[in-house]
This record gives sequence, C-alpha cells and structure tokens, in this order.
Amino acid sequence: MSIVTRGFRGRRDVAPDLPPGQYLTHDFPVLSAGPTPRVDHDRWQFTITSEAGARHTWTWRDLLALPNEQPHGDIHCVTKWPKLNTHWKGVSLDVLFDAVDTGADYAVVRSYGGYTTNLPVEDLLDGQAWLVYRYEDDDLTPEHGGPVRLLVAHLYFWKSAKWVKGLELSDNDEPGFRETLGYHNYGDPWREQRYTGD
Ligand SMILES: Nc1nc2c(c(=O)[nH]1)N[C@H]1C(S)=C(S)[C@@H](COP(=O)(O)O)O[C@H]1N2
Ligand SMILES: [Mo]
Repeated sequence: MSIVTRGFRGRRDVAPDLPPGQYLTHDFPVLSAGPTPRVDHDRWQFTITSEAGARHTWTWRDLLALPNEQPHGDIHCVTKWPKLNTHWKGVSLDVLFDAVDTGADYAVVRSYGGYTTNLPVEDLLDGQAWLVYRYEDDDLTPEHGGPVRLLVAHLYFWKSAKWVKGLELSDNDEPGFRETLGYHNYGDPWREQRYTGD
C-alpha cells in the first residue's frame, strides 16, 4: 500500500523530486503550537460527527480491530523541510467513513489540546488519509502526535493533526487554527500554497 501522490512513492536511491521551495534535511523536527498533550490509549477516542449531528466513536481497541495499511512516502512542512520515505501504520479514513452517512463537502479535524485544521472531505477519501499510530516500526511518540495522528501526505504537514480526537463534517468550510492565522486554506505543496494568497 502506498500513498498515491507525486513524491510519495518511497524511492530511496534517486535524486528526490521535491516540491518548489522545499529543502532536504535529515532530521524530523517537532512542530507543535502548544504543549504536548498526554493521552493514554485507554482514554483516546475518535469521533466523526456528521452534518446531521450523528456521532460515530471509535476507541483505541476499536481502531486496532479495523483493517490497517502501511502507507509510506514523503511529507512536507510549510517551513520548508520535507521528510522523505517515511513509513507509517494505521487505518484508512475510507474504512471509518464506511460507517458514516454523509454528503458533506468539508471537515474540521480536532485534536486533544485544541488544535484544529480544515480540509475538503474528498482529500480524506480514496486512499489519501489515515489515522496512524506507528511510525518507522515504533509506536508513535507523543511529540509526533501519539497515540494517534492524522496523515494526509499530499497536503502540507500542518493538515496532519497530531493527537487527533475527531472530525466534524459540514457543508461550510470553516478555517482551522493555522488557516485562521494566515496559512493557506488548502495547502498543496506542489502548487506552493503556503500562505493566504499563494
Ligand atoms: N495538534 C497539532 N497537530 C499538528 C501541529 C500542531 O501544532 N498541533 N503542527 C502541524 C505542523 S505545522 C507540522 S509540520 C506537523 C509536525 O509534525 P511533527 O511534530 O511530528 O514533525 O504537525 C502538524 N500537526
Ligand atoms: Mo509545519
């Protein structure tokens, strides 16, 4: 299983195909807008709320019982670092959305700690987004979003909310935390959509 987007193919030995303005680094910087919330697996839940108000909740055990995938590829932070050939394990949002009756066009993703980010529902479907809980064969550390974060690798990495706890579906697009502060509403790295107006 691989994430189907340009630059997300897991090639190791060739010169990387980087989006405009991204520069290679070899570390994995931690970027968080506030303190790292500590969320026990026992307390962790993920809730999808439909535009009609219907709630579907998964516990940690529920999540582990679902079929998982191992997406891999490149990620791109808006502050210009990419990380190439990353490996993750988690559950496709397609699997979760199978349980949800919705025709909504937009989602706001919410995290423990209060972070939010918005994206079109179509960017969460068709093998483009996962709830991931393992990174490079280890449990996801709290700094990088453990126990569970969103992975939406075809958009800048601020859309990949750490410590994710749910998403709300709506017919209206509501900007999230960084989008309200001037980050681009959509955030396609290949079109260099870093900030409002790009
Ligand atoms: N909850 C939450 N998720 C977040 C952020 C944040 O501040 N809070 N920062 C985003 C940004 S800007 C980036 S680049 C990545 C960084 O992930 P990392 O700390 O695992 O490198 O997380 C994204 N998800
Ligand atoms: Mo970022």
